[in-house]
Amino acid sequence: MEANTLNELKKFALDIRIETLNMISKHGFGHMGGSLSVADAITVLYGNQMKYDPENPKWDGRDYLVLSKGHCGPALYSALAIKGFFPREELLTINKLGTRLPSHVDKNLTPGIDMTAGSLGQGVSCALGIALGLKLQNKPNMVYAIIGDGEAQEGQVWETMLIAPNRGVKNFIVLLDNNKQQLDEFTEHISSLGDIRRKAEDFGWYALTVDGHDLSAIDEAIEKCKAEDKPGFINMETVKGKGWPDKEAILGNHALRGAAFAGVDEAIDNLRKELAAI
Ligand SMILES: Cc1ncc(C[n+]2csc(CCOP(=O)(O)OP(=O)(O)O)c2C)c(N)n1
Ligand SMILES: [Mg+2]
Repeated sequence: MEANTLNELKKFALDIRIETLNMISKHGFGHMGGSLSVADAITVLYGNQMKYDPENPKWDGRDYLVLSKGHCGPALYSALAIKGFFPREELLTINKLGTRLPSHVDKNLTPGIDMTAGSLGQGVSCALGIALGLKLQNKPNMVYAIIGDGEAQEGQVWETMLIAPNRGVKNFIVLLDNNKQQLDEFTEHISSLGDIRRKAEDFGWYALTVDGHDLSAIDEAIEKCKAEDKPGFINMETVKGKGWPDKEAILGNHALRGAAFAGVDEAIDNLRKELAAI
């Protein structure tokens, strides 16, 4: 990746984290940990990989993203607002009465959201349906789905894992935000995913593991998946709460409320300083 592109992506990632922390802390509640861990994947998708038109969100040449871990809407809304799908000020309406930005993504409300999600496991199988539909029409659009490691305990995820390679779907990439934590526990203590890359490979996927906070590595992994004749599976090793050092990788960082946001202004200031220094 060229140095210029990488710099732009780094700025975009910081901007997403700033907007995410700002909107949920001002609202007083929100899914912090998983929104911050997935910010870099969203950065690469909307900053370098996906085709889309903010002026025409339903453009039929677009690529699709289904945020199957739909509770992390704030990170995706930040990216969409930064890219011009709707005004940035609208981010501060999150979860308020009448908003177009509910905490969990909703395709009927938000420009740029292609699938409603939040009931874990369902989004990724809807994404497979979109990919199959496009394949039937011989269309080249890519379909991406992002799932969580806790979400991967859902049986519906494994139906998708089994069916996608069997149906010869190629335009489909699943990214696992493997931040090692689910709602209130470490995933390993609830139901270990084991060697998840190997499992995906055994199911017939082209499967890779990457550092999910290394923008070039995520981009390269997507390129490799696109070059293969199989669906792609990217196990992204991530840190829940990445970007707010006091909250990284600790239990209790899934969703914050009220006083738990103490220190957020300093965290946002530090991200702003980092952004200004690029
Ligand atoms: C079917 C279903 N069961 C339970 C929940 C409640 N829930 C919301 S987030 C979450 C934890 C998800 O963990 P993970 O997929 O690892 O997400 P992340 O760590 O990225 O936030 C749970 C259990 C839900 N949204 N859907
Ligand atoms: Mg998780």
